[in-house]
Amino acid sequence: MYRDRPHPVRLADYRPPEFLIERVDLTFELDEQVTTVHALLEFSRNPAATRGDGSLTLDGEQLELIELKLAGQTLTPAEYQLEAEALRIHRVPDRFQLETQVRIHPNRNTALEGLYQSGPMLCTQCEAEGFRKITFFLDRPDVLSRFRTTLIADQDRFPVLLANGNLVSETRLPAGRHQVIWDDPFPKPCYLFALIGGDLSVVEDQFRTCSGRDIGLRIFVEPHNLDRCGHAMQALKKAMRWDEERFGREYDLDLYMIVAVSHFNMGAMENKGLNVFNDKFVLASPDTATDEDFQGIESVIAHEYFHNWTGNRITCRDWFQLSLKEGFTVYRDQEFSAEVGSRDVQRIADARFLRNHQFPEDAGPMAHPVRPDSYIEINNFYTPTVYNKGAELVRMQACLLGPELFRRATDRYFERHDGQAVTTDDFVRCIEEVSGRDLAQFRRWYAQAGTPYLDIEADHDATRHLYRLRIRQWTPPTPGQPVKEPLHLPFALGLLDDQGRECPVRLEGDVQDQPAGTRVLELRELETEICVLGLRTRPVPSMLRGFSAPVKLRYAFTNADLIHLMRYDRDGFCRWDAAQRLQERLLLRLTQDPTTLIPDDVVAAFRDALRDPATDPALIAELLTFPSESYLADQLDVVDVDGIHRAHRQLASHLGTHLNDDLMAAYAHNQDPAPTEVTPRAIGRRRLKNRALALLMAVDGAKVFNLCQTQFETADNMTDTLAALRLLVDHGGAAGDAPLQRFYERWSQVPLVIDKWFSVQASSCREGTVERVRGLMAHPDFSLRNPNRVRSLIGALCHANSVQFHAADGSGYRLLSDVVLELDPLNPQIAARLLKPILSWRRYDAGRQAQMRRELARVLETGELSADVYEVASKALDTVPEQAESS
Ligand code: B3K
Ligand code: ZN
Repeated sequence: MYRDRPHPVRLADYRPPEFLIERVDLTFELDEQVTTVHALLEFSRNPAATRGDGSLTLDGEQLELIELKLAGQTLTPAEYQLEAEALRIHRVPDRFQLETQVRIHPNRNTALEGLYQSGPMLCTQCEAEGFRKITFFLDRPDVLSRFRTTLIADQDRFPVLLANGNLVSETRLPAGRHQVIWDDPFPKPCYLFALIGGDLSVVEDQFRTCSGRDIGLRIFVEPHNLDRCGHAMQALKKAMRWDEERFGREYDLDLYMIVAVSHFNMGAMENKGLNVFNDKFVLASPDTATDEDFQGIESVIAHEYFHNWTGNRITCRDWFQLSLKEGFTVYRDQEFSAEVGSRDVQRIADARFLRNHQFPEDAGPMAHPVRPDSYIEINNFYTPTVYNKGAELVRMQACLLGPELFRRATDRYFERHDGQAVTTDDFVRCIEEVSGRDLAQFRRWYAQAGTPYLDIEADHDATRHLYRLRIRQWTPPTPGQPVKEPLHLPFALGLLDDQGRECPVRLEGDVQDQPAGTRVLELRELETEICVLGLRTRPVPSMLRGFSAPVKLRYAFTNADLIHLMRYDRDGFCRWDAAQRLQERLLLRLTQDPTTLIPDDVVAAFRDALRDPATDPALIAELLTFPSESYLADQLDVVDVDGIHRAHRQLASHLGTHLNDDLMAAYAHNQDPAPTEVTPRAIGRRRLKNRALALLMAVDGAKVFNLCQTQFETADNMTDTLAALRLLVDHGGAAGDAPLQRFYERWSQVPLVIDKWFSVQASSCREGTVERVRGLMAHPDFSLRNPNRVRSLIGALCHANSVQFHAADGSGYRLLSDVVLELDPLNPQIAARLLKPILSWRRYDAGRQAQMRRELARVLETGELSADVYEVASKALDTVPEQAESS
């Protein structure tokens, strides 16, 4: 907790560590109330660092020091200094052994960082800086050590004791205790350390690697969850095979373990050989998990597995380089999902996520580059920018090189940097060397925050058969970066003729004939002119195919252009983008003026999409899904919360009315013959069916209402049950109350389903939701100590329910700040994350602005805020002077 203003850490101040720790030998005597940690550390001076004053400073927080020995000699109080967050030893030799013993209290650890208790088990979370809450250490990612871990605990309460690496021995001890020793042969930074103690059941399987080694795969869960691990295990095996084939990466240890815990701040953690997971991303059966949950599990399991190479074998030099591992690993998991599912649908999901979450971050007070240059609390920088924009930077480089060269570049990266802690620059250098390209300008993407705009104009010269595109790029200023430089980006272009056929993109100076289809051009200048030859008629441009760069493209498409692209474009992203643009245009007009006419040809285009037998149902569902209310809000100078919501309903009800027969047909046709199957095809059909139902439900009518109720009552998979429940609840009143009650009774023993019960209510647009959420906070099943619960109730209201959260009376803001103030002393990471939706208060009308500011100020005035909450709240109110200097 901070009392004085916390100081920012700056990239420019990076220095190599003065000491390295070659070996770490840890012994834990585990107990929920008091755990003792004994550490034996082998230090040596780092030859690559400049010599300091001969002292050593270790990180350590909330540790009770009970023993401190250097080279076997207990240090006297005069020889060291213990501070709140550090242990300073005044004089140390060049090589020495340090021995410490500390006490910690897992049951009091509500921040879920370090060693903590989750239900009956003990577990750890060390990234980014949690290891310092376990023992005194050089808690930084560029100190790589070999770890040996001895765990001692009561045999009955903690029969399973796990740590990183290979099992060395298991021994029974007197007094009902036992001891288990683990050894990890791979040097690693301490943020990858993990241990687990608990009474867990295990699902076992095997994987034979490409070189013929057999790897034991184990998923540990609480005994009653044993039958819900099958999907996670399949996903793990798929990911292991895929990484061998696509990136040539083989697994290295003999054992790969995953443990599911129910109290976890994020999705999962890639600790070496011992991944710890939020149980939401492990446990699934068709009756309890939605399709989205199944897909989430597959991609998070893959993501953590891929970290074994991108993160663990090669790690980050410092936390400013976080995107080195996160951006690359997200790219890898996106590619995996694209290849095991549908590439188009995956790319649309990537683009939607970026537009809904990363673009607003880039336009708000917390905007930061993919490689930030300063932070107050690193936990605030596990962001869509570092993760998802970071993945886009990797993707753009892959696009510039093409698949073969890119594979050679990643091979070189893995070979050169294995076992090292490196920077994003080291990654780009491998790409440059292999391709012979100069990526100096491209590197700006890592350092420059903000989403670039591409403003495009086109004209066609019918006599000279010339088509000209003029592209101007610019990036709005962000905090600390008033002036932006032009970026280097791939611009994938296709041109469609009036029959919807692809034209060749033939440019002046081409020596070879161009085939019809996509051509990847490169933009570098502020203004670029592209002159395409040989076009008799004016084509319709299909731009940024595959979302080739994370930018905002502005071009005066006509409705007819967009309908043409929606109908004919072969590029799934551009087809979807055309549908989004049509909807966005209509929705924004309806927001301003509810009497706006909805053109028949637009409705007809959606009808055609619904009827198209050649299109994947999942893609049709995407075409019929409107841009979110929060995305539309971002397009307005002053957000009109209620107008946008009304427009959404109006367009849904218009389509529901005018496409009634086709929607009914799609609903009936996609009633799944295999309702518990989770193949991409079955998932796509359920998505389309439930989107059709939602549009139909936007029109009042007994027939469809009964359909929805029947679906709720008879569905045997959670996707259909939940889709129907949401609609019934949104409908309001008793229509939703009885199903909610039934749902609760049916699932009261399954916490992950009860999370859904909370979130359906909190994300409902029905009146009085804020009050209802306040009421639910007093429900016996609600607890601020479980992050999944907090996200499912408070997160759902504040992050996924614009119209109710931004209620004009300010009640949503008040609820949020009340929760943040209560949660901050318990779990600062989650508290800081919750604040996100009010950080962009400047974008709202004067009344809401004042209310949001008041709540932010109320939070900030509190005496003992965490650094996490202090950083976001103060940056939102612009009270951090350092920010301006940090460009
Ligand atoms: N590396 C972890 C995230 C740790 C977050 C710490 N606040 C999970 C992941 O990205 O795979
Ligand atoms: Zn990750």
